[in-house]
Amino acid sequence: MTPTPRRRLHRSAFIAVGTAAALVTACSAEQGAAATSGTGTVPPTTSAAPPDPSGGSSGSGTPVASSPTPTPLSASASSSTPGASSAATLTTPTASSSDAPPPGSGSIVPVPATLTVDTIATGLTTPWGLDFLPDGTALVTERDTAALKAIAPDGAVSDIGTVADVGPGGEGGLMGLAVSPDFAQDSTVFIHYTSSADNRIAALTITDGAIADQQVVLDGLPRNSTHNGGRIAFGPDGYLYVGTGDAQNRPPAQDPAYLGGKILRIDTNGNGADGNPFPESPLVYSIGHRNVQGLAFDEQGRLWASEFGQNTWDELNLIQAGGNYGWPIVEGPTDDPGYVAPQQVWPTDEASPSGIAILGGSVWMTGLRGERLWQIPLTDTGTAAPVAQLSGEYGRLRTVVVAPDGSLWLTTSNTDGRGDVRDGDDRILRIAVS
Ligand SMILES: [Ca+2]
Repeated sequence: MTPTPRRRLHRSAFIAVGTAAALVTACSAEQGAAATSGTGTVPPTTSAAPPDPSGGSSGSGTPVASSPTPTPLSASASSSTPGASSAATLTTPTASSSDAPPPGSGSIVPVPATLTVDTIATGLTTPWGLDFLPDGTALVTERDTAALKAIAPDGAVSDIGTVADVGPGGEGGLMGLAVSPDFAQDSTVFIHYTSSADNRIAALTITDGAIADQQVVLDGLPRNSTHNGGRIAFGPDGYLYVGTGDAQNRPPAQDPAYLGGKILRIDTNGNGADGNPFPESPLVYSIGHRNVQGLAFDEQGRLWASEFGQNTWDELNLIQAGGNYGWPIVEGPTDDPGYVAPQQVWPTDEASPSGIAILGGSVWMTGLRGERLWQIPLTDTGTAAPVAQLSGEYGRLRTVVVAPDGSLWLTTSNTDGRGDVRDGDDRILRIAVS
């Protein structure tokens, strides 16, 4: 049985797609075969953006609930190999040190850090969203199958259910996942998915290890075969942040009224958060993005976001409320005061970034086309020179999150139609960072 989505009726603007969007030429996006250029050069970027004044300052940003009353899932059907072996210690020799560690960080890891990698789970298909329940169980979405699965701490994979209303295609499908900060009370997780008409945010109620209810909280986000965004994350302020893509419709990425090419900040009912910067478009938090698939908060409560470039520059941005990040007027570095310059940029064949996480005083950013994990040291004013980790070791990398035990969990994305599928793909890796 599949629950029936119940659409809310207060939506602002439903954006029709699939017409003019086809005029835009195809572009780099998530595409690309294995990169071969190694770490390459990373051009420095210009001014650091000021911290987001409304981002709060209390939490670590990782939406891992810490309730004392865990709600274990009953693992019903084990469907995948739990293999937990093949440890490898990998370091990147291109050392580059951070000059100034960020204030307030307890344990700063070296640059490059030493990564000890274990395989947690194998045999997944296009894993995309990943987050943890209070009891330590991980939930993962599969983009192309619309499946929601649970992964026990020992790696055992079980099925939670199939999300209704998903229309996979191209880069779209079942994507981002964020566990409610109040999961112990509300048993709710939020998802970002592509339907046949648009991109949507929905709330799933998980009961007895299965999807018991599905309710759309926000629809009308533009969709296309590429540039669907897809990442969602709870901020320390309790609001849900949503990365959207321009859906191949570039000019309105500059228009707050168009919900593509934006970072949104909403409550769990799909309403704009209090204090959002565009009164006429109350869901929108920042504009001028191309395709945002990485969102993470640092220990100061600052929001960081990764963004796919067109043909030249991928970006890591420090997000400020109301900021204009330039697309499609500017791609990559800029000194135009009308736009917020990226903190770091990469050639698209060295990154094509999806997820980001923050651990040990560094931002960790996955590369799809780049097939590596970038470690980007945080400083008190911005970032220091990134170093590449795991280059070519596991193929395309989609998502990275901080696990409850302080490790990183990383998903591969070799089954997404653009990678070389290896035995055991796709997999979830556990990475101890030291
Ligand atoms: Ca930009």
